[in-house]
Amino acid sequence: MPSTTEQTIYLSDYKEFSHFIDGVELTFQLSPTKTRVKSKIHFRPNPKAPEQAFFLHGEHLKLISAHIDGVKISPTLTETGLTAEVPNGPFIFEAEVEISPETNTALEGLYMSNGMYCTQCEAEGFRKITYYPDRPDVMATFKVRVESALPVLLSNGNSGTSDEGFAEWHDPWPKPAYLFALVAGDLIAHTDSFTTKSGKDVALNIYVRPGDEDKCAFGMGALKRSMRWDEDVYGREYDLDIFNIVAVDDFNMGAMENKGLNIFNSSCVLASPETSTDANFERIEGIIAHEYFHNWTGNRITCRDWFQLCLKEGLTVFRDQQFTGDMRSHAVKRIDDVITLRARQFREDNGPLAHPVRPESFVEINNFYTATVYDKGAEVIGMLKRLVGDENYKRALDLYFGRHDGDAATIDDWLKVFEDTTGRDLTQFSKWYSQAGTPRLSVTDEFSDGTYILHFKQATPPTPGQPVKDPRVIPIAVGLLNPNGDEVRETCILEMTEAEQSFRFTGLSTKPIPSILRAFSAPVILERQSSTKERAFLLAHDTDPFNKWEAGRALAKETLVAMLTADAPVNSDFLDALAAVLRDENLDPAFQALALALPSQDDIAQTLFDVGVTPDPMAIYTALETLSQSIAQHLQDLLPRIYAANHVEGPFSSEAAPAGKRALQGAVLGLISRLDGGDQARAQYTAADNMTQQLQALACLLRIDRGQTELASFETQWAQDRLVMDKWFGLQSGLAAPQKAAAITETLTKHAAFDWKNPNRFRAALGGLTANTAGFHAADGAGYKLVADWLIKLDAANPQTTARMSTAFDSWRRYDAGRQGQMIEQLKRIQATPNLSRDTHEMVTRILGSDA
Ligand code: 0A1
Ligand code: ZN
Repeated sequence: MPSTTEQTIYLSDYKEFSHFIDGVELTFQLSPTKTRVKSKIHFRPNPKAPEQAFFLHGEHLKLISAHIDGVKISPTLTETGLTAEVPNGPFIFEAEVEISPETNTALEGLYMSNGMYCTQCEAEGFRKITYYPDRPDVMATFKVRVESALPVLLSNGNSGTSDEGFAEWHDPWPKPAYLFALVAGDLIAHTDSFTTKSGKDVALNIYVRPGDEDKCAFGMGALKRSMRWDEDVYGREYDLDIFNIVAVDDFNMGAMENKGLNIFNSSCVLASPETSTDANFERIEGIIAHEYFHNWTGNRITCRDWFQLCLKEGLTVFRDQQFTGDMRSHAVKRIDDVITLRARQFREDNGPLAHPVRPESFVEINNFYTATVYDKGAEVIGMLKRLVGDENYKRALDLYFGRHDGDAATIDDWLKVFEDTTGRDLTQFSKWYSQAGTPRLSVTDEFSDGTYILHFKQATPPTPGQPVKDPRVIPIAVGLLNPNGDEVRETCILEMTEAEQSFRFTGLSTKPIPSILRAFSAPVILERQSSTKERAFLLAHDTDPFNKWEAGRALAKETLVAMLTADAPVNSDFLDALAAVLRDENLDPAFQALALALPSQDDIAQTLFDVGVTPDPMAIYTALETLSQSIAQHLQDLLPRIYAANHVEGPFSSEAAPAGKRALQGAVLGLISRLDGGDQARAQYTAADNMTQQLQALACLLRIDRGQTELASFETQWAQDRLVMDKWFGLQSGLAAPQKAAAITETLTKHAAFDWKNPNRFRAALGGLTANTAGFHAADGAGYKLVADWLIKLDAANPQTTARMSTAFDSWRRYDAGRQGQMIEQLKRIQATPNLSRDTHEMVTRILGSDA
């Protein structure tokens, strides 16, 4: 059993807190193991709250003293907090506590990273800093005084008085405790400024450790683009005099939107051409935007309770996706997002961890920062926008910001805004928030007398706790092409609301070829029998870029499934279709690169499982290798020309166009390497002046089991760069040949630079292995065992990262009895670990389910 008693929290149990807070004053006297935190909180009774004892959260705190209205009190202390007798009217609560940031390896609350103090309070970390009603619906203004000899002392809001040894900050915007932040360290600022639409000057800083200052310029540009975009597209201005970003090396997640003081995992903000890939640049821009956009969607309007997490996360992901589309390419961004959605969210939705976008219960809220809440949450907003139209979406958002500014709101509030704007009843639509599982949408068609009919059926498989599902509202974007490739019906949205429903198109002269679920208009699995010819036709002619790509993806999957289940040879129509894509000079190279990429091993495993076939990870690996080899041979005459034509000259730019060319060049290099034994890749490795090309070349070599010399020289070159060395670790465990993957990873964990307490490094090495599907699932069970050993070790230090990484085992039901047995054995071993954290215990218990 876990150390803390497990208690399940239910949405239906929500009740308001007993008091409002009229202001909070905090003083921090920083010291590595004896930080003193003094708090002064102005409470006032909440007349609407139900009867309850006065309770403040608090964990791992040493209470030095507590006072109410200046009178010393002796509150009752438990493992989770404090209760006290309080006056009937308003009162001032004061406490002094002692905490130890240096020994806080969980990276939650106030902790230290490389001599710097920093905080992470979402979701429930503030209670590890002081006694407080640590819940998002209790909002207050904060005044913070930080005392320390360190040169940079930061907190939320605008800066107040400061001098040697202290700094004061005042945040005028009421906020929940999870948005509190404090940073203290020997940091260097990369400084800039931004003038808002209404003419207000905002000071901008990115704070980094000395040595990283040359990696801030891109992030700063991204921040300014985000600020301008939110003004232009959503009419949202920034609301403080200063916006600070701080980079820290030890961080459990990507970044955190603390009011006016965003804290970033250094991997999500530091960038330079020599050390960051094109993918890194795009991700950094997206995350900076995401955290900045939270200022309105999350901070000004926050969540009433953690069941409403998708209110801020779904919307903010949706906004960052729109932003990246605007900055780069909407088509490419949509394809990338769907690849991620399928890999992470569909996997979650089809396994033991499936839960609704708005869950109804949890044991540990940190376990619900999931692909479902974030990415499906964003998809649900995309569907809503499609259903009401762009104009109504804009009006609804204006109403949302106007009506709920300063509120801790709910999903019901969010939907009501759309109902009030459009007069629509969203009762059925709201099932997207309450029902888990990915709907299967099957479709058949018929044509006669100029009328074309599409018949749809929807069904959602059972998920844990939800055996039966109601039909959902599904916006299905459809366009029709005629056999010569012309579009005869432009995209329209079919609004499916029934379990079975048909839609007709009249006045057609020939039977059209349908393009269904354009732009991936709903997060469903589309099931449609179709011919290779028709798929190849759509890959060549569809005007919708997503479905054009999707046609190629379907071809690839069909080929692989036939190879795996019927011993079929590689489908030559697929190879010809790929050649046509590569030859088409009108296509965006980034799109061509995506078309060349094959589905992942995990995707094929899930696909086989869905059609009732037990996946064999090694056979999937081999089929993908065979297919890649066939593609390389089939395209061999084209490859050198495409490689050369996409060479980017001149100084490095991270913009979409050159990045797209490099992506295509890299995809082509992967194929060339299968033909020339790695010569071209070695040449690219030597000539590369940027990380994208250097890493591409190294990856190509590792994939063909070469590249040992380059691995060694890479290590020598980059030994001093933490983020680049994470790539070095991840590449080796991630791309190792299946039989060797566990052993190679184990060797990596013995490397002097394997700092297992650093989440980035741990994720690079062990996460690389879990992402290496055939390696992780090697039949001897060595991958399972190694990962479980390390999860058990990490859990004692960092429950959050352990719990997240335990999801590697969530696919156990897909596999054969032997693998199932081995995975269950490891899960049970983790579960039985003495003092296992509540986080990890909840995860492995859910993964095992009731029948394991
Ligand atoms: N709100 C942040 C993500 C985040 C969540 C939890 C964390 O610690 C448990 C840290 C960051 C975001 O959406 O970016
Ligand atoms: Zn977020």
